[in-house]
Amino acid sequence: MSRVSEVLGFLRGNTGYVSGDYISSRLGLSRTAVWKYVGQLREMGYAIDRLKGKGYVLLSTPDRLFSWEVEQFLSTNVIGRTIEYRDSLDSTNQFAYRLALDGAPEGTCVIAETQKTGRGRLQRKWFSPYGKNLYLSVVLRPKLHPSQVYPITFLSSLAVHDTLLSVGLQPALKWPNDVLVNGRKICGTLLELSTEADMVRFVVVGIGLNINMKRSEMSDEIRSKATSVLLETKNFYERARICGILLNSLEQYYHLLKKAGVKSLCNEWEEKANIRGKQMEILQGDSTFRGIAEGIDADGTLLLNDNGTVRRMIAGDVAF
Ligand code: BT5
Repeated sequence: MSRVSEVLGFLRGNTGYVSGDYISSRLGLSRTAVWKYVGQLREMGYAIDRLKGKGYVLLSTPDRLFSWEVEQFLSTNVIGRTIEYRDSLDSTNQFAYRLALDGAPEGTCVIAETQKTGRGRLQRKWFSPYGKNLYLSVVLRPKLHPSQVYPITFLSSLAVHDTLLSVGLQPALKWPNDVLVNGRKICGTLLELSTEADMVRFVVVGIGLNINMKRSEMSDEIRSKATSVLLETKNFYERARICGILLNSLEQYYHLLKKAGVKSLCNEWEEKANIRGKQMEILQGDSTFRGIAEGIDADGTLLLNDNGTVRRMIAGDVAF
């Protein structure tokens, strides 16, 4: 824990004024150091009042995803135990990938307030306005063969699904990587992996979840097809809280994966997505495949029955 967050902890734990002397003696810091850290917190957007003879009081907290803000809501052992927070990044996935190559431990999370070149699948862009949503990447090091990694996308969608349920929404899962609310996309996952011989070295799970973005703040490209928690609930949400709930849920599903294997994740996703027997149209580049969904195979492929011929769809987009 950083010294800044320790000072903040004292202010948070008290509704009234806390004396600088008390904080400095408890933390073994000089009063000047406490004053310096309070100044830093103010610069970060914390409203802190100072009254001569009484000390400091915290009046309000900014809606920022500083590691200590997210950590308040975490009950995990692995995921989010290391959080790398940045104001702005090209892409949290790209940053997390570099950290993972340098040996970042499993569970390391990269969070940014905005992404300059947030990315989706197939060179698509992920619209990432400042301070509105969640742009998050998690490093996992599962002991899997590369061919078994795909269902980790489901792990992410399932965790987002449960997080959205917890704020009273009714999310829908759309193959392979989307979460929708009322037919509009609220979340996407981008999986990137590094392999070594026939083992996975690491996976970066990138999650973009729209939280407080208004329609007027969306790019033209996504305005008619995207949504956010704010738009669906008419309430602003503390993003750090949602991030914490999401990471807790991710850990639970990761635990399921480790304990019961990838097939269990596929089953869970298939059940929640409720796709069996549904007529589907899958777009893959210039090709369109139609058929009845028979379910999800053990490796995450979608089985599409086209008049008796079962096709294994490993990638693509479901047409609306
Ligand atoms: C995805 O790709 O849905 C994966 C998105 C992953 C984004 C996260 S953010 C944190 C991490 N760091 C990154 O750089 N990426 C990950 P795909 O299925 O290809 O969908 C991309 C399409 O979604 C775009 O072409 C748009 O149509 C739409 N889109 C873009 N931004 C959106 C947004 N904020 N909300 C809803 N839809 C969006």
